[in-house]
Amino acid sequence: MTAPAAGDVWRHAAPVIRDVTVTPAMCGHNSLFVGQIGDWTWHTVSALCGTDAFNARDETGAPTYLAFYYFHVRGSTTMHLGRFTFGDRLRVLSASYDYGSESVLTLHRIAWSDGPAAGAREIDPEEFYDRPRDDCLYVEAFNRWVTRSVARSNRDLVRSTPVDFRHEHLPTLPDRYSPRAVYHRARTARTFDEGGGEVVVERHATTYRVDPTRDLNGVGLVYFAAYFSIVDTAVWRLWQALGRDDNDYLRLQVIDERLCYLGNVDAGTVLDLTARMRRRPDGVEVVDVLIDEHGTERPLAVATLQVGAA
Ligand code: YXS
Repeated sequence: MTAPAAGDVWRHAAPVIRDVTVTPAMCGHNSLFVGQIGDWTWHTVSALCGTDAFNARDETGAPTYLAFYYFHVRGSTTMHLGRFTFGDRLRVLSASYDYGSESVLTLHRIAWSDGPAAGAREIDPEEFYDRPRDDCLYVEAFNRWVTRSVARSNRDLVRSTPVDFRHEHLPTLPDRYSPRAVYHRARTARTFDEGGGEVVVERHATTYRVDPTRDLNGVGLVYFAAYFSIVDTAVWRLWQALGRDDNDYLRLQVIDERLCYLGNVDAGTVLDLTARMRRRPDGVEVVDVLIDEHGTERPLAVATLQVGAA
């Protein structure tokens, strides 16, 4: 059987279904797989919402970007972001949901192509949110259409919408599944975690300078997947501060990761990374990483990871 090309879409209506062979460009201990999910999100919105997310323009003709605002990856110790390698075959179901003219939620259900979960032809919200399978990876991508308010600056992005973006026909989810309450709470509490567990590290502060050779996307914004890499840098530094070595880090299994994007910055900007760790009674370690602009303390991102006991 010849491997299908990565991302072979064979159903273009909702849910969009694609069969994927994992390639070197989308696996490893990095944010490449997250970036691939970002592309699947843009393809799904383009397929279902009447607009070309890769060439979207607002009513003034300015480019408008389907920016990630909230990203949640939910897995298990057997199915998590670090689990994939060359040649793995995945069945991906993707569907978008109506959240108005300026934003859209897309759900992805990622299963092994030869596994028992691959037969599904629909995304079941109850399975997705209440009864997740341990052989599937579930991703919520909440995107906002944005445009620059100042040319060539990544600060002060503003909400926007493409002239041909259609959303009214999209299905809606019950309010209990809405991401809004989740990210509102995270913005305010500066964590997605609902507390509990013993404090292992109350505060581990480092800085990071946005690197123009690796952190920017094709329009000069700090790429959404680069925020995952920056969070990983904060976690890796925390691991080292705890006396854990690189192999300890490479063995960690992130079974749940949430990230809320509050702002973007220009290359060369120095970021304050603040990590905090608690350990729950079940052994899961919960790590918060806050990304703020150094000097202004402008909040840029809030992330919370649940690290399964390896
Ligand atoms: O409208 P909803 O209900 O969603 O709620 C609003 C506010 O009410 C709420 N909010 C708060 N909630 C709790 N506590 C607060 N203190 C608080 N303040 C506000 O949050 C929702 C958004 O409010 P706000 O103020 O952020 O809106 P805004 O219009 O000022 O700004 C929206 C954005 C999206 C322009 C801004 O949040 C932003 O720039 N976020 C960063 C987007 C970003 O850089 N994403 C990643 C990289 S860019 C990207 O994804 C590329 C396209 S790519 O894919 O290539 O990487």
